[in-house]
Amino acid sequence: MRIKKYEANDIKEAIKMIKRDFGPDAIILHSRTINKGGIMGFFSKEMVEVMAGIDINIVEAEEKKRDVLIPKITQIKKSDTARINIPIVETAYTPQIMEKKEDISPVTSSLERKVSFLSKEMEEIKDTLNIIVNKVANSPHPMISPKLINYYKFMSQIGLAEDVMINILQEVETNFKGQELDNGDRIWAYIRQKITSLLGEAAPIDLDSGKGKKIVALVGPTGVGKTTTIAKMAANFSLIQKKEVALITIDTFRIAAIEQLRDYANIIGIPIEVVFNLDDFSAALRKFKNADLILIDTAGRSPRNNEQILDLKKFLKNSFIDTHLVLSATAKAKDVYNTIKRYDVLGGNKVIFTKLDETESCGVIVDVVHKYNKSLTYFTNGQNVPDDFEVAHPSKVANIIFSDVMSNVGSMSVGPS
Ligand SMILES: Nc1nc2c(ncn2[C@@H]2O[C@H](COP(=O)(O)OP(=O)(O)OP(=O)(O)O)[C@@H](O)[C@H]2O)c(=O)[nH]1
Ligand SMILES: [Mg+2]
Repeated sequence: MRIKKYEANDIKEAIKMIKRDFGPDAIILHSRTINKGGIMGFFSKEMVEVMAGIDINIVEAEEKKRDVLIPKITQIKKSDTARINIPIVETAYTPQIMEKKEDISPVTSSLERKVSFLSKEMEEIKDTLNIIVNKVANSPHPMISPKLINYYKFMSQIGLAEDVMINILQEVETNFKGQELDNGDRIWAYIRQKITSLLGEAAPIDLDSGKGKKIVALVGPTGVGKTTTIAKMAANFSLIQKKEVALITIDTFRIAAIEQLRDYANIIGIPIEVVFNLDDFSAALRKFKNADLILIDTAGRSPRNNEQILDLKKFLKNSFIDTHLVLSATAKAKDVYNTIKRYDVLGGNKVIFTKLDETESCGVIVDVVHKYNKSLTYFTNGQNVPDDFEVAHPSKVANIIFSDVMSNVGSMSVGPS
């Protein structure tokens, strides 16, 4: 097999070039659109790259056919052409005769021709391998079309999981054809829509569905923002929605923690109970039996300490307590997944994400909902109480996840880089 790579303005032109070199028996092995020239991806020209080849057996068969024909014509030429008038044959075969004159020089044996074929073939194989190696080296994923590489890169920056990105980009490839693949705005809108749907529906606390009062506990690793978020929730339900809200804290490990929540309770003007054991806890729940909403603050527990987490279960085992796991968007994805697994013993599928303001890669949220089957309730995006707190509507979360991308869409080159 002889293989050669062609670059042309369009496929028609490439086929012409291939036919010229290999004749009508050439086989097209691979074709793709490439961008040539330009500066940093701009002003580049779209071209086609085609890899074509021909079976050497066919070439040799053709050669043999010509070998048979050419001597005859040569013979005719050698004869007195003035007497035998064959102008058509002369015109038709002249170029081949010229070409063949070199080919059939007595020193060029058939063995030499084969060696020359083989070495050409080796060169072509080397070229092909170089192309493949370059493609693999420059492509972040062999399953992604070069046209979509920049989307892949931006999505990786957002922190989306590999399989989620691949699935979405493959869908893009199926749904956007030809020129449509250059429409960055439409493709981003499509990707955003996909992500939004993966985020499911928000599941905030519902005090109006007639199911009576709610008892909600926030649990999670140390420092993720449980106490601050409780204060934000309490202020929103009490001051804005005018509900009866009461606080209980079972985080008695540090005085400062008790003081922190007590300060918030005083500012908002709602009652608070500090409990040290299960009896205190039951008493506090009884005391606040008329409240619309009881919010329970807990001590931060390391996901690596199962015992500490099980300790919380003693308080939160009752099914009427709704447990929300608080996770920081700034945490590493691996740690977030580990936390989810460790906290599974407490039951519940609700998740609050905090500190969305502190990271540009909130993609982990998508995975938590999509792969771990969790429901988002709220997100927080700043330290201000009671502001910086929102119901986790998927479109709002998607806005935050894509805020960076969206501000760059206008200036980004969507072609291969
Ligand atoms: N930037 C930012 N900071 C936040 C957010 N939520 C909380 N914080 C800050 O995170 C720090 C820890 O918040 P806490 O509410 O004390 O966290 P915690 O989970 O109760 O901590 P422990 O009780 O020690 O486990 C504080 O400085 C908060 O102001 C947020 O959404 N964004
Ligand atoms: Mg706390």
